[in-house]
Amino acid sequence: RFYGKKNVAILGCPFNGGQAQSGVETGPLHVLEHGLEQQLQSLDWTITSCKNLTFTPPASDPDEGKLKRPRFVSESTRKVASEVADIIKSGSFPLTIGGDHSLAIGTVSGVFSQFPDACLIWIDAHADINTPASTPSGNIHGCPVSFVMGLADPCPPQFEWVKPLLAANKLAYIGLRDVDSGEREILKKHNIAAYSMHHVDKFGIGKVVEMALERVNPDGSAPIHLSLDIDALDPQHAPATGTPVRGGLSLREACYICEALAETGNLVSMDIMECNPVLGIDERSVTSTISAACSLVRCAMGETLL
Ligand code: Z70
Ligand code: MN
Ligand code: MN
Ligand code: MN
Repeated sequence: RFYGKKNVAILGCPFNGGQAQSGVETGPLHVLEHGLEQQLQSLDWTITSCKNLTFTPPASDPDEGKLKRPRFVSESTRKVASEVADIIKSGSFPLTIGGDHSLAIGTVSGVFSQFPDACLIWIDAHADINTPASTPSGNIHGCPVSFVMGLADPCPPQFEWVKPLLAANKLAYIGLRDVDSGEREILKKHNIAAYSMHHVDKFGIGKVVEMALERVNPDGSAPIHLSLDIDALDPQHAPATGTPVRGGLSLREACYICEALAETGNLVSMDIMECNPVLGIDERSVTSTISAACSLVRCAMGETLL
């Protein structure tokens, strides 16, 4: 799809409003300082732009029901949606670096506004599909999928701009291992393709990716958006993140997913989210997390394709 062209626009999103821990807003800078631009250029990508958005919290931002910082998240993700749509219109591949995973309200909205027949592969320890009613924490980074599917009923007024562009049969998860009971009900009710670590162990990562793609993209022609939460990885490989959960993907398993998506030739956009360098216990744990994030991006952008 973008092959032969290989134009990428990097969108740094230093945003932390979707959850309570600070530090995740420094993720984009660390990833770029690790040399991601040069690495992508070595893979023959042209970087058409590399910009860092700025996000300013509104002076007043009262909770909306249980939801925390609804205005800040809404205004920020609206900006991201518009940037991502513009990048696609200009013929580039949007690579969005977070920041917390509420940013995906913006990336998914932007991608699906331009590719209505796209599908979404969500790699995460968490399902991030809580609704304003089901969220146990009020942290909107646990809710982005429900927003882009239109499951929030009623839709919080701040998020009325978000269109329900994602159908349940266009979404597949890989890596789940910390799913809230309300989320489990939503996954069942909508028959969403959800592959947990149990499935990865049972079938192997190769088969899981094949099954996931078969569910969301049976004829193999749909554009694909990849939204990757670094906490999908086992904390051994990516300790510097807000909500590490033991028993996750090995670095190779996660790389394999990215490679397999690159191999389809239909990947049109990618998010890499939730790196929080401030939460690393030492320099090495920060470096391993950031380096894993860069590896995953390179794999999705064709590094290991021969
Ligand atoms: C929980 C919630 C979550 C990431 C935590 C946790 C969600 N399901 N996502 N860390 N990356 O609060 O909704
Ligand atoms: Mn997560
Ligand atoms: Mn997430
Ligand atoms: Mn988190």
